[in-house]
Amino acid sequence: MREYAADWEALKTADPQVAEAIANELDRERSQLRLIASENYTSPAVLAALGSTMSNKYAEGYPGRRYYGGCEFVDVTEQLAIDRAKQLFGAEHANVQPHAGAQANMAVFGAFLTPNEPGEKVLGMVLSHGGHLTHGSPVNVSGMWFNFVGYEVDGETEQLDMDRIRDMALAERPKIILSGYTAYPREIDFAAFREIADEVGALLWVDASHFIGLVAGGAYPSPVPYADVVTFTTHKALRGPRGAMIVCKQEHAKAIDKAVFPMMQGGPLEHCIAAKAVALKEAMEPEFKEYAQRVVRSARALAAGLGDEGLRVVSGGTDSHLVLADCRPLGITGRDAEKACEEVGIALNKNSIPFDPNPPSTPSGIRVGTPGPATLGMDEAEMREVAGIMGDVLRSPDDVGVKEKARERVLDLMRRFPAYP
Ligand code: DSN
Repeated sequence: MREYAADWEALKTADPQVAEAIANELDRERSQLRLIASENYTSPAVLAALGSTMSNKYAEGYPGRRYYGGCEFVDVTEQLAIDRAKQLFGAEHANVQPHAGAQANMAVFGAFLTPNEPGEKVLGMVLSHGGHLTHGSPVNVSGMWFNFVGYEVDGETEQLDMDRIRDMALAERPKIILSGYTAYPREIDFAAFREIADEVGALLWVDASHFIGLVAGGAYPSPVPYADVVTFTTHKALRGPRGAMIVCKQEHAKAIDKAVFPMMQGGPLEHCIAAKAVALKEAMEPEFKEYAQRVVRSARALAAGLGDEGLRVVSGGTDSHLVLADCRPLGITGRDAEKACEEVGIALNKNSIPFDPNPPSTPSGIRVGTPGPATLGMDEAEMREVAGIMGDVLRSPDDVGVKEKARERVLDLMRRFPAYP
């Protein structure tokens, strides 16, 4: 049979324990509301590509230039992924092999930086204001081997202050300026970043992992025309398989390709790359544009709703898929808020807020996002309902009756908008 992909019955027979855990995970996904801003639901077509025999193939190298025989079909899918990424994002060059966002970011270091060279600075946002582990955290190789200088958001607006970033760039003379964050809800002015980069002779790198799906759907500004290099994961708002990609200007193509393979990775995960190709095709459909608009519109409704429930919405709102909310007005920490919401079937994550007086283990805030709910078809009305449920729970996290009622309301919502029906 040529039409072979994943075989559930074979898994159940061969390994009932693993099959049971996977079935339980599906049950969880069907019954728990996914408000984790970096998660989503991949389509059955993407899952089928992931479960295909392309997992078996070694293909070190790039399409048409491999170090193994038998690559004619993985060449087809990898070239499709490359061509679609270039078309969808208007990019000059695409590398679809990074196994994950961290590896894509490592490839940027490999392409442009020398380890332990203090003169080569990277100007990026500090982790506690919305940056990422791989943007210079001292516990990550980015901070161990490379010289990151951190900018913060403005203390009043909790938004980027481009004048301050320009001043820092003029003072520090970085080799790379990095934009793109994991907990920043507002629009980013990529043209302004480009101007600063040009003024100081820096490369502009954007880590677009969180919002690239919105860019694909036309619901958020694209960094691609402005940046030298854009890295992004494929499994967040873009709704593809776990993994990452890099798009860049043609002048950096060789350096990026060499940095991904052979510098940072060996054999590419060709089943994931096939799944990336499928996800990119899906992102070109008109339905994806509607989804991307729904993500942003419903995130705005969620932000307004949480504000009405008494939380303080960081920066006053959102222009993207995520909302950062300060729980202190309700007298609860982000950690306890995460736990209380989990108990009623809402998955979200605790998160530091800018200038957080509390430590990362018990931060003041939570981060919520709407890519998951929007994929299920939820919209503004449902997000207002969710904000109401969350308000009830966060005001009375120890009230069993309140939590029972909230759990019932979440289950009702999930029944109305089923995952993998
Ligand atoms: N861990 C991802 C997130 O949740 O934002 C970023 O890598």
